[in-house]
Amino acid sequence: MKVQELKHAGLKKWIEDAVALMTPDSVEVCEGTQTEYNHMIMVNIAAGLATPLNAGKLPGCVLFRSDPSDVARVEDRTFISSEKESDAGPTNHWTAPAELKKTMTKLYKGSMKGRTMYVIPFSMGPVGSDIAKIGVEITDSAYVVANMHIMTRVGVKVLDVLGKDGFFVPCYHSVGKPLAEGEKDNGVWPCAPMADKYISHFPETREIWSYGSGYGGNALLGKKCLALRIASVLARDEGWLAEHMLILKLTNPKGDVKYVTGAFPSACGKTNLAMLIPTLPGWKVETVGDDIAWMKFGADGRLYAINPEAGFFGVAPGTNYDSNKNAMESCKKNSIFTNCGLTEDGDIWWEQIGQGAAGQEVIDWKGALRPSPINDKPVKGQEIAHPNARFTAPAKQCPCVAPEWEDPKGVPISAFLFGGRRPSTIPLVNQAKSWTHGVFMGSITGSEVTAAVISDQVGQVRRDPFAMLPFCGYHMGDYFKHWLSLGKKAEAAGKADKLPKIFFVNWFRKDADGKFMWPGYGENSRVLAWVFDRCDNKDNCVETPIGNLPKPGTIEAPKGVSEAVLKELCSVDIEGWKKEIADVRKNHYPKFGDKMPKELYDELDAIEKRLNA
Ligand code: OXD
Ligand code: MN
Repeated sequence: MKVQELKHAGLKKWIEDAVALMTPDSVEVCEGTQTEYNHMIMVNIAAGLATPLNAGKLPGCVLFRSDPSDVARVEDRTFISSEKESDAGPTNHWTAPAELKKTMTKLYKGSMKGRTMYVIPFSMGPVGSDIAKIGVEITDSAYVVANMHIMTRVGVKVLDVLGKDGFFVPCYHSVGKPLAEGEKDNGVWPCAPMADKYISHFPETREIWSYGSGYGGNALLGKKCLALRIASVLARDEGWLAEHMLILKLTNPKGDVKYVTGAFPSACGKTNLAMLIPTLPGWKVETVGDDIAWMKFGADGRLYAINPEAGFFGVAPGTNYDSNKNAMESCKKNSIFTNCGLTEDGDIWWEQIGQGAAGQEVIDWKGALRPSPINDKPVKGQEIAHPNARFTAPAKQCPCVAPEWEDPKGVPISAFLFGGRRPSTIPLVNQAKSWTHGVFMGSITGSEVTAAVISDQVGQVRRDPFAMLPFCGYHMGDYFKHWLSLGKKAEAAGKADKLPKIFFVNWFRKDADGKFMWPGYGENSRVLAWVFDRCDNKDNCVETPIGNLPKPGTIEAPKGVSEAVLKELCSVDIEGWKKEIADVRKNHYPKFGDKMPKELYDELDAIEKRLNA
């Protein structure tokens, strides 16, 4: 479609201004068809950027290798550019909007020379849903267009909802590698040097400007940039929640259903939990979303959640038929792989995929020929797939996707889970005593650093409140206040009992020998079942100073877990908790200065008092 055919005058003018600045050779407005997707893949193959995979094994799939400097989200180059620095808060990078726009305008000048500018109208959330939002991304990357086709809803149907003057979030994206006359990419992933990469958000004007990276959340601007950083600001202003949470549907053996969301920092198995296969007989888990939840209050006072995305952008290494069969099945066709290994027979391979690679040699993520590994164990620094290698797969291909995953009304949420990797102190599951106590739990979420990761931080907790640290588009202290205000509003309306119940879970406790005490994966269904019953106020808990813990006998020990271990997992470590409270008081809450809500300090005092009683 041509720009001239667009009906939205504001959109047309915004594109024309971008064309004048970035001077692409041509402009295409994406219509969202399968033919268009196929064309994007062909464009990438022709440029030497994509390799078609074995059509017998992985029909409709391709592999990309990025530049070694462009392999992950770049938090150091991510900016929340609010008018006032104090609105971005201490956990975000900030530059004044006028200054940042001046710097980036210079970079954007002529940045699309020799390339096509693609205009992608996209909907985050089912097209036309009250909870959905529209964005328009302009990009010079056909890789981005193909990924956006999978991760969002793209094209004419979105323009129809936008109409002549609808609201959209304008998103600029350029890889920052203009082509000289006759120059081609020739198999070299286009991007700009690190110092020129910018992932910028302007919360007041609801704009996103991204430059210099073609990878993941830096470039697929619907995901972290719109659906979390900008949406968190919209949610604060409009009274809803945009969260880094999975959404799952839980059905008990009687056929009763509840929907649960969960916030976990990176590397805590969010996608695995969203697609879990229960070991508990008669229980069923289905997936509504694996990364982001947008939640709005219905007239009945309940919170309704949608998954704003349409696909999974999952970490490949570690994914296998034991850890996540449903994810493996989701990316068996029509998927894009990035930075995975390539086997002789045109198959993909990654560390911990379940077996060694077929054939004599594989091509690693940097394009080098390597002997095929005989097993799937990672060798640090010698990985065949990059540790952040990804698959982009349509959610509708997931065997356990819930039939209602695209319901525009959303699904009513009964429980929020918060969790992290906590080798000590934090019990298997703990229900908050109140909404405010639950917000306290969310605010202290963190993951303990293990020797395998960063040796000088072993044993320390890296706090990642609500798993939103890299994704909150405003001051975290104000974010905590927003959460507290929703509880107060529900109470004032006499609907506090309609709010989701809040839980903290921990699958990662270790014993004195450093062995995991809980098997995790499908066995986590035992905890989900307990949460389910708690939402119905069943008599399955005991009150403790830190929250409601499982009553003995209400969670059955899985194979390999003794009753004594289960008891330890479900009891209060008084001394450990005293240290936890002291750490929050000394090292965590003071970061947020006078924006830290008093109610959360009150919670801290109250727990401390109960622990000392
Ligand atoms: C993601 C992340 O890629 O949280 O989802 O980093
Ligand atoms: Mn995420």
